[in-house]
Amino acid sequence: MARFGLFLAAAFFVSTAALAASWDVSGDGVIDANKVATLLDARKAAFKTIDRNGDGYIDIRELAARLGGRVEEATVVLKFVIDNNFDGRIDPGEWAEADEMHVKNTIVMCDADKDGVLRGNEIRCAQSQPWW
Ligand SMILES: [Ca+2]
Ligand SMILES: [Ca+2]
Ligand SMILES: [Ca+2]
Repeated sequence: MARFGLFLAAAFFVSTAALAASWDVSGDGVIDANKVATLLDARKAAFKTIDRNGDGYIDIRELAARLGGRVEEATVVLKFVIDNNFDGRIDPGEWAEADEMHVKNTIVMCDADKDGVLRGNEIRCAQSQPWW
């Protein structure tokens, strides 16, 4: 819960259109549990792309590059949202865990009718949540 609070405090950073669009991976306007699983798999695969030097970690520079060069935003996200063991870099486990938490929190926040599936405005709500 403390991490969630920090996440909200850090909500000034901006999601890119590409990241936002990734919520609805098949574009059919419905986000259910299967879609979420596919999305999380895609995010896991993206780790290797973001890890530009291939050392198995995403460091602050690599995360900043992902966020369009916004080093301050990347620092907040890395320190307060993702880097659980405080070693200053992101391993694949931390990356996956932070994504799962982001998706879980976003669905809680945006699933207005609480049916466990996002549609229409609920998807727009999810896409408006900043993601790294
Ligand atoms: Ca790296
Ligand atoms: Ca770490
Ligand atoms: Ca719903």
